[in-house]
Amino acid sequence: TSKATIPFETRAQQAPCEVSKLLLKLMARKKSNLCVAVDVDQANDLIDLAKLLAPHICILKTHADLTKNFTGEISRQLHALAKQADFMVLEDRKFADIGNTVAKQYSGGCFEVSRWADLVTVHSLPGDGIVKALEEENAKIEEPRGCFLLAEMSSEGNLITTEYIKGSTQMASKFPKTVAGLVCQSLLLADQPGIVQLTPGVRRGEIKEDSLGQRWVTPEEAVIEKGGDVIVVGRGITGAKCPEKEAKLYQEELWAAYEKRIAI
Ligand code: 6AU
Repeated sequence: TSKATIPFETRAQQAPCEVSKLLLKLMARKKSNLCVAVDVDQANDLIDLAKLLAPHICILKTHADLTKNFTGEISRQLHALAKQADFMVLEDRKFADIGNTVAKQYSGGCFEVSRWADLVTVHSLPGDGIVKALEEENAKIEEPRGCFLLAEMSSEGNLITTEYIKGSTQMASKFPKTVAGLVCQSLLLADQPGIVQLTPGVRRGEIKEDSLGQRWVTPEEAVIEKGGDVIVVGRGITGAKCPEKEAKLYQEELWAAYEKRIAI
C-alpha cells in the first residue's frame, strides 16, 4: 500500500525521524494538515498572525530574512507560542551551500535558526554534506530537529529533472533520522511512511498563478492527486480579509480531503 492511504497515527509509529514522528502525531491530534506560510514584512504582524492561526495549523512556516525586526526576542516568542499552542515552526531557509557554511548559517549568524525552528528546508543540490552538517549541529541540541529536502518545486520553468528528483529521494533515505520529509509536488517515496510530504502552491478559488511563476492548485488536488501530507498555504490565507476564518476553512477542507484519501 502507498503511504498516502495510511493514517498519520500509524505512520508516526513507523517514522525513524523523531520530529516526523512528533509532527504526524500532532497532525492527528489536532486534525490539521495545514501549514501557513507567514511571509509578512513586520515581526509584530508575524506574532499576531501566529496567535490567530495557532488553533488551525500543524506548522507555521517562516522566512526569517524577509521579515523586518526578526530578532532573538521574536524567535523566542514564536518558539514559546508553538509549544503552548501545539504547532511546529519551519524556517524555510532553503540552505544550498557546502556543509561547513550551512552548519554556521544554521546554528549561528543573525538568526541562530537551530535554536527555535523544529524544521528547516534544504536543497539537495550540494550533495550529502549539507544534510550531514545539519545532523552534526542537531546532535548539539536537546530538542528534536529535522529537515525537509527540496525534491520538486511549484514554480514554472524550474530546472529540476527526473534524475535530480531521484537523487534527492536517495539522499532522504540515507539520512532517516534527520530528513523528516520532502518538499514536492507528487507522491515520491511512497513506501516510506515516515517521510512527510510537504506540498506548497495551494490556494482556494479561481486564481491559478501569480506574475512571477508561482502555480496554485486547490486543497483537494494537493492532498488527493499530488499526495501532499502537509499543505503549505501563504497568500491564500495571509492575504484574506479575515485570515483566521480563512485558515479554519482551509483546515476543514484539507482535513476532509485527507480523510477521503485514507478511505480510498
Ligand atoms: O501560497 P504562496 O504562494 O503565497 O506561498 C507559498 C510558500 C512560499 C514559498 O517560499 C514556499 O511556499 N514554496 C516552497 C517551500 C515551502 O519550500 C517550495 C516551492 O516549490 N514553492 C513554494 O511556494 O513561502
